[in-house]
Amino acid sequence: MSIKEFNIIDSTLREGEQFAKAHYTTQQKIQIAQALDEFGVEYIELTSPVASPQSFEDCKTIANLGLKTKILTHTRCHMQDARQAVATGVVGVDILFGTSSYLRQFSHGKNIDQIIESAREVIEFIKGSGCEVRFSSEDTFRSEEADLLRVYQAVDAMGVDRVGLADTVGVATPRQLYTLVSELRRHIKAGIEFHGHNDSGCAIANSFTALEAGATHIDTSILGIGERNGITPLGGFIARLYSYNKDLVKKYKLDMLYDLEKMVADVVGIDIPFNNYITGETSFTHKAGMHTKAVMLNPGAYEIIDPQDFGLQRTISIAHRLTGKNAIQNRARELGLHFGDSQLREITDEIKRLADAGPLSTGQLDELLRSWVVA
Ligand code: HCA
Ligand code: CU
Repeated sequence: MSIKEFNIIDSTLREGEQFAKAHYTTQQKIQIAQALDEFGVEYIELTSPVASPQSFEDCKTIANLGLKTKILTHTRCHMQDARQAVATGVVGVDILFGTSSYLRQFSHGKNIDQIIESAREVIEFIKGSGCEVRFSSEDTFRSEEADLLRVYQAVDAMGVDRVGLADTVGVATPRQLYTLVSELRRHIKAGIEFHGHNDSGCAIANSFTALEAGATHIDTSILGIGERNGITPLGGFIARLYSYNKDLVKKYKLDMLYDLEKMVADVVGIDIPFNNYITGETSFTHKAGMHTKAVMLNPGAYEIIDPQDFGLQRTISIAHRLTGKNAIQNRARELGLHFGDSQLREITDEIKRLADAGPLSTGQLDELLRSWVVA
């Protein structure tokens, strides 16, 4: 199935608050929510109002900011939680129930019929209050498929807006996603949401495959922050979609991505990783001579993403021993210096010899190039 429409539910303010280093002030939550709204994500998910008194107040504050993006909160499948959630003024409530044998045995102790009955009361209450409701099955990928189908079909018949698949422990593979989402698509009218943890590095691939199989909503967080090593990162997911079909992500303000990530990185006290999708320090740096030669002629030779679409620039790294003649010539021209082919070869060889001891600075390179003119 080709991907046409999808929605991002950004959970930096819910899953992201479960990141080991996160503790947001009210002001920081507002700042993050406003930036996500401007970036254009369709939904923002907030920490449960039951978590703490301030969480309740913050949920109310953000739900009432008048943002374009729809504000959701996330609670257990309990009437008490649902009442608090609805009282905050959010557009929708994401509820969660564990269907895996682990959670049924060691957490809530309910069987599938009991899960369906508890869900009915909560879903009817939330819908009756005029809110959207999503029912998600925690630890979906370690649950029995027959149990999942029964629960999802039951809540679909109750009129939920979305059913949620949660890869809570990051165990699922893209193929499993494809199979389960395709199967559900055949049986369920509601939207299908995927929430994927990244413990084994498949969060982006799983989210993408879920969309290919007919999912409608994907959970992300900025820089992927969340429990343990987190979930599908917003930027990485955008990179995946852009590389598949640029048009899919033109609805977002892509040139805000770096600032969005920098803001959250600063708030939680981390750096943007050097190898981060799109915004990493080296994401658009080309080094080896063969690469730089082609990139200078046509960046598409070694780039699937155009940095300019994200307000960023590429870097051609020149002053090292893997450099090539064309990169050196390019730098010389930038300095207004012109060399013949054999001279360029000699200069390049000299740079490579010198750089065997370690990369040169741009200043050293420029000085060396100039010295060849007077020589
Ligand atoms: C949690 C669990 C959750 C929920 C996901 C969902 C998970 O920390 O509360 O509601 O779809 O990964 O299972 O984040
Ligand atoms: Cu999670």
